This record gives sequence, structure tokens and C-alpha cells, in this order.
Amino acid sequence: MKVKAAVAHRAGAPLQIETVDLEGPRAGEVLLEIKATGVCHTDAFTLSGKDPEGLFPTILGHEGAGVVVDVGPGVTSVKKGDHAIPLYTPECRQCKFCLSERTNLCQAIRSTQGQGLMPDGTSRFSIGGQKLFHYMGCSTFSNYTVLPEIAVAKIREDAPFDKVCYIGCGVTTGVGAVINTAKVRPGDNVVVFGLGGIGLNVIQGARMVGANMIVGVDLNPGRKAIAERFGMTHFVDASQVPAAELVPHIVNLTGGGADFSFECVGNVTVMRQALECCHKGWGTSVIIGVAGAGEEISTRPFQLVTGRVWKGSAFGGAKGRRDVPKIVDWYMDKKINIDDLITHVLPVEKINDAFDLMHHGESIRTVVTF
Ligand code: NAD
Ligand code: DAO
Ligand code: ZN
Repeated sequence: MKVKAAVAHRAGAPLQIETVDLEGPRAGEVLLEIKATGVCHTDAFTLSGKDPEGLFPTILGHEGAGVVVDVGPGVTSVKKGDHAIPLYTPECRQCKFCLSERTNLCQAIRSTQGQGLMPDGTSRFSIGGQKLFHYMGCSTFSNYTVLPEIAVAKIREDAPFDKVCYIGCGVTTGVGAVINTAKVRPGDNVVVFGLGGIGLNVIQGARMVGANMIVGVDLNPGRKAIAERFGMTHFVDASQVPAAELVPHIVNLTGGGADFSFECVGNVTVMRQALECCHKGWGTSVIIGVAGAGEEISTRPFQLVTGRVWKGSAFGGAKGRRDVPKIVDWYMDKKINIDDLITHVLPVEKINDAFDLMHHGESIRTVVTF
């Protein structure tokens, strides 16, 4: 079939709206009509050329929602007409990783997904016979996409696509890092570095679980007001504190350091600050931000010897087919706020404006509709 997609032909070039050929679903695959998709920092990161897994030409996008329009042989968990969210972290429910409660990193299709291909090693997208790569197993910057069944979370039908698409990445990543990865408890002091589309969801997750102090750190003071609306209790404007004083300032502010800190920037210097502002003896720092290819983190080992813990979180530690429908329920029951984080809605023809808004710090999330 012919579909409308925003194609990334090469790193650094604007996306081009084009008519693309899409093959139908093969065995174990699902054809999804994408109704709305968020534009995440990670799409911009791959488009910039800094992503070690970035492949071109491709159709980016991994934060979508839509309707199942066809299924291949053997598909049993979804049917035509179901509403669904694509999962860049699939859930096969059979691999060693899925059978463990300690991780959400299903490995069933990891190698082909990393090569921009479907599990059988081929692509469903092409233009004039030239293959296009899939992206993060999702490619939601297209009005139709094909997904492995294990990468599809069925959701309730009354949930608005242009809001719940954000659960496909940002919301689940932020809220899930608090609940699943860190397991923040009531009364804990939390510090969040980077108050963008991910960090603000960490803040609302921390408020949900009853954290005490929720300190936000950002270079952009324009983020203070919205972060307060989501539960931030204290703001540190990192542009106004000399770099060498930032960690002591936060340790002092929190009465000895954070019980949990979250790095939501993707900057290795900030990752070190986030670890070192943790409380001696038990403070845990969770890395969410994705750093550039080849970058490394460092600290003095004594930081760990004296009880601080460094860990990371992908997709908020969520097992997508199980947890995404629950988070959609939380939104529908008004336990979490998505509406105020979606600052811009644009037609797909203006998708490049979504990247400009992000780079200028003007948007939290832009949702693109088809
Ligand atoms: P964003 O651009 O919306 O927000 C980043 C924020 O960090 C901005 O408010 C910016 O002003 C702030 N910032 C920049 N430099 C800073 C510094 N030195 N100190 C403090 N604040 C600073 O980005 P986002 O969409 O929220 O994504 C954040 C990171 O999370 C990215 O690296 C993204 O790739 C990553 N990410 C990870 C996962 C995962 O599963 N681990 C999922 C999605 C996104
Ligand atoms: O299982 O080895 C693996 C890789 C899983 C990839 C998880 C990606 C999480 C971070 C990327 C940013 C997502 C938008
Ligand atoms: Zn699995």
C-alpha cells in the first residue's frame, strides 16, 4: 500500500513528507494506522547523527498511537479495530528477560530491531524499490506502520490518540523510572536533572508516590513554572550556580543529599553531578538520558564505596504489553496529567517545526497528527 511518511534520508537533513510503499503484515505482524505521534528528544538525537545505532534512510518516530487495520497469520493478541500503542521495548513473554521480574529488556527481536529491520530480517518500507529502515521497531512518523505482535500494547478505545501517544515513550519512561526502577517511597527526597518531556514525568511520578522534597534542576528558568505545577517543590537554576558549587548546594538543600536522583538530560557531566548529589550511605542515581556515541561517565570510586548507587532505566522499566494499558487507565482516571505537557499539536506536514520548537526549548512535547 501507499502511505504518507516523514522520511529521514540522512543525518542532519530535514524530514521530507513522501509517499512510501509499505508491505502488509507477515506472520506474527500487525498493520497499525498511526493517528498521532509525539516527537521525542531521542528522534532528534538519531536525526543529529550522534546515535550509534542510527541508520539512514529511515522513518523515525517511536511515540505513537493508532488502530489495528490488519494482522498477519498467527496473531492472536490483537485484532482489526483494536486501539494500540507501539512498543520500542517489546514484551515476548517467553525470553529469559521477560520471564524475570528484574528487567523489561525483552531480547526476542533485539538484533533485528537494532539493524532497522523486522524480525525476519527484511524491511516493509521502500521508495521506488529502495529499502527504508524501520526505527526502534516503531517508525511512527508514517500514517501506517507494521509492527511485530510482541511490540503492540492493546489499549482502551475511549483514550484520545493525541494524548496517549505520549505514553509510548515519555510518560512511561519518567513515571516508570520512579515507580519501577527507583521504587521511590513516601517521604523520600528526589532530585531531577532536566525538566523536559522526561524529567517532568519523573516529577509527576515522584509526586504520585508521595515524595517529600522534589528538587528540579535545569539551565532554563522557563521550566520552573510548569515543573511546580507537576509537583516540584524547589528549583535550582543551574545557569546561576557555578559548576563546582552545584553538588554542595543540592546536598545542603536536601539535608545531606538525595535519596534518589534522576538524570534526564543525556549529558555525562550532569550524570556525575546527579550521582554525587546523592545521600551518603544509600542515595541512588538513575540515568535516563542517552549520551552521545562513545561518551563515558566518571566519578571517584569512593562515591560508590560510601554507599551511593548508580543505575539506569530504559522505558521506565515497564513491561509494555502489561503496563502501558494500566498507564492509559491512570490518565483516563486523571491520576496523571498528560494534557499540560503537550504544548503543541501540528499536522505531519509541519513535523520539522516540532524539532525546531524542541531545540529552542519552546515545547515540552509536540504531537503530530495525520
Ligand atoms: P528535553 O530536551 O525535552 O529536555 C531536556 C532538559 O534538560 C531541558 O529542559 C534542558 O534545558 C535541560 N538541560 C540541558 N542541559 C542541562 C544541564 N547541563 N543541566 C540541567 N538541565 C539541562 O529532552 P527529553 O525528551 O526530556 O529527553 C531527555 C533525555 O532522555 C534524552 O537524552 C533522551 O534521549 C532520553 N530518553 C531516554 C529514555 C530511556 O528510556 N532511557 C526514553 C526517552 C528519552
Ligand atoms: O535491550 O539491549 C537492549 C536495548 C534496549 C533499548 C532500550 C532503549 C532505551 C533508551 C533509548 C531511548 C528511548 C526513546
Ligand atoms: Zn522477551
